[in-house]
Amino acid sequence: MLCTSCKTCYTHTILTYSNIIMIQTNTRTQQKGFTLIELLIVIGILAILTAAVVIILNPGELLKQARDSQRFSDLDALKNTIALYLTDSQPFTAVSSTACYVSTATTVSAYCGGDFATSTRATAAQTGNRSVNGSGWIPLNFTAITSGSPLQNLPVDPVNNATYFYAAAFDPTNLTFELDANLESTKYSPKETTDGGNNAAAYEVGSAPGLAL
Ligand SMILES: [Ca+2]
Ligand SMILES: [Ca+2]
Repeated sequence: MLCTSCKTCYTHTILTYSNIIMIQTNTRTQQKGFTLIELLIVIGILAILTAAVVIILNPGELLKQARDSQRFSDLDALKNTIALYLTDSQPFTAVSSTACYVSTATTVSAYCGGDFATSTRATAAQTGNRSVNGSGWIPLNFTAITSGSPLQNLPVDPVNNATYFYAAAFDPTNLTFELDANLESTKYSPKETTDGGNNAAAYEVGSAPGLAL
């Protein structure tokens, strides 16, 4: 049994302790929120980080690099297929030394994107056609290769418009050829000047001497 004064004292102690807990709880509740300045600082930091990521990663340049990588891969595949076609002693009479064969049906500049001595475009029926049976934009029948055509379809430029397209020229007398593409990324475009060809504005591969068809 507690005396009356003790009861009062005990009750007062409990109330005082409860008040302390309430004050601490209120203080913690208040500390959970952000002040306007803190929010502005966080938003500012996020904006700086976002800008830094965009500048460092440069998504536009990365997409250009991906398309240029595809161009390297496509032209290598075409080069190897034409080389195999010639090694297999298949006829080279379907190609003309005075035609410039292009992967796009869109009208392109007269010189075909390369630096060919001849500038007459192949027929409209061939341009943009991906068939490998001789009716495509490269008029060689790859299905006649003894081991079969390495390509299911002729590759075309990832953009394939009047600026970005593949071009091919042939020398049916000497059985040589040249393939061209227009690169667009900052990283890979310098290759257009170090590919051994005669056009600093095109990426050139092939077997023609000096890639000067
Ligand atoms: Ca070049
Ligand atoms: Ca050339």
